[in-house]
Amino acid sequence: MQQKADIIVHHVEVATMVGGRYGLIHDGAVVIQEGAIRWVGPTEDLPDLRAGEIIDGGHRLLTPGLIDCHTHIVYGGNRADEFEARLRGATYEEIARRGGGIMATVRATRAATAGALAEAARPRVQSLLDEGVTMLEIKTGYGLNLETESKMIEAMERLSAELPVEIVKTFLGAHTLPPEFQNRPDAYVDEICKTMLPEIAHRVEAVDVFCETIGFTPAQTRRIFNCARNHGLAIKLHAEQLSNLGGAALGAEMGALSADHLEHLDEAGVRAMAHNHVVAVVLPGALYTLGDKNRPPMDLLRQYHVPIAVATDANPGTSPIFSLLTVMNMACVLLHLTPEEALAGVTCHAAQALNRQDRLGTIEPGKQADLVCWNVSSPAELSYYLGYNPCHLIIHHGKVIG
Ligand code: DI6
Ligand code: FE
Repeated sequence: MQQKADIIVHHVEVATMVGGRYGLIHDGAVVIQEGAIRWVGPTEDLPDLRAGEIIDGGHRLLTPGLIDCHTHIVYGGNRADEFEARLRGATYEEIARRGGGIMATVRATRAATAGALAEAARPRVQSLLDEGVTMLEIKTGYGLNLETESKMIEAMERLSAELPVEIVKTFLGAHTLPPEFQNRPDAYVDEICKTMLPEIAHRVEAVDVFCETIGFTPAQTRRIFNCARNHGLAIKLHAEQLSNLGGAALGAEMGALSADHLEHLDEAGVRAMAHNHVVAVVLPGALYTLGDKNRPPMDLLRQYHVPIAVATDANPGTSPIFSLLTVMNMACVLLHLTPEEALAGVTCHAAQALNRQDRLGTIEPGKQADLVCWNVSSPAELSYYLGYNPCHLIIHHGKVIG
């Protein structure tokens, strides 16, 4: 180690999250140099170093920076009218059939400029960042044509340039069938594979598909994934949300990073995910918002040691939620995750869902210095509150940002 550190944080309770567990270091310290974690251990064993800045954590909890690994946070308009309609008894599917739902957001997104989309998303993203999110994934999917999907990516690029957060961009052209291709789903899949993906591939990292009865069939999903892989992109999918089409097993077979939602996942799907190291991303905000009584098979996921990530699914229809802490609470209350599992779900397992496990998600030497210091004294306290932000200090890439 060089003789001078940039930052030393000491007298903190360190939740390392190595191996998916708290791994608490009592009265710990972290040495940060050139954006990376160089040393972690008990404060009393801290190497004798000069440091640019020494932060006394006052025995607060220190965790990895939080990662929101599944969002649709860039979009035009909002759907408060549908919220009211559902309160009066309409269902999500009925609203979609009337031309609302995802298509309502597609119309508003097509009508907006890239600048307006970024402007509208900024406070929503900021609300995540205020709670210690240092990395997030954002999906396209409200354009459904090359022009608007590209515009959504431009909005994400703007946010990425302006805000202290790493953004993973995912192409979700296969979110729903656009009206231009009504009754011609295979022609739209052609459009995705032959026109949209070749133009967009260099600007995104991953491709997602809504594999569902009201989305795309497993055969169509497979075609899109083959095309994504030919462009060197990672794959992930919305699977088993409303029905069981075997999407998770298909994703597993094709090397998907994650399968997300999973309310209707069966044991064969769980086994396939475990065998191929696919992360299960659970999205309790969508269950909460829609009052869905179905639940992902949490016990089977645990039994087969499938890593479980937790994300907001932030979107204007099924999860208008811009608080990852709230969603951690929902994961505990609605899905019975332990607070330890919820924290792993937004750190190490979320990193794995975005293929960042080598660089992010735990506090150990060599990892990027993305850290959050919390005004709480135990990790469980993080998932316990609702509507209260105990974030004390955020370090992103070795710099104190808030
Ligand atoms: N599943 C979801 O929860 C979101 N998309 C998807 O495929 C919902 C998107 C929306 O209603 O706007
Ligand atoms: Fe989603």
